[in-house]
Amino acid sequence: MPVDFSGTWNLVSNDNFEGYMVALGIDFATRKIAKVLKPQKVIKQDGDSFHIHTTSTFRDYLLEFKVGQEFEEDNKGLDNRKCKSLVTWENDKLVCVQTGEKKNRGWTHWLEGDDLHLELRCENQVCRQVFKRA
Ligand code: VL7
Repeated sequence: MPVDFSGTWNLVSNDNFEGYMVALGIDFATRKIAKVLKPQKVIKQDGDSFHIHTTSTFRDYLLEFKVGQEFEEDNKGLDNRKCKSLVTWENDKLVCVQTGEKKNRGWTHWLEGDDLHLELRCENQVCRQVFKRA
């Protein structure tokens, strides 16, 4: 059975989100608001088709993709840069490479015990987030 990320997940830890946002060029005032948020992720997975909705009291972000199919991502409401994104499986990890203006940009999702992990990468910064089922 392939891994299933489906569910509603609440953020419980967020290591170096500040460094990640600085690397993305997010302004000070926005970072100040963003870093105290406790976003929720609603993930709907049907095989290799994903719908990941990240919601918060400040901004929401919806991402829909199929594993192995490159797509245009506009990062609207985040850093607003466009990039080409490709998500692939690396064993049971979901790995996204976001090709664009920012070097080394991407993220990885995996499950560990009852937790959902997300590593966000941009340039030389790594943010590590952990979510628990709501
Ligand atoms: C999405 C935030 C910082 C701007 C607002 C912060 C609002 C809630 O891409 C992400 O997740 C992937 C994998 O699950 C699916 O898209 C992370 C949050 C990154 C970057 C930019 C700060 C302003 C946070 C939407």
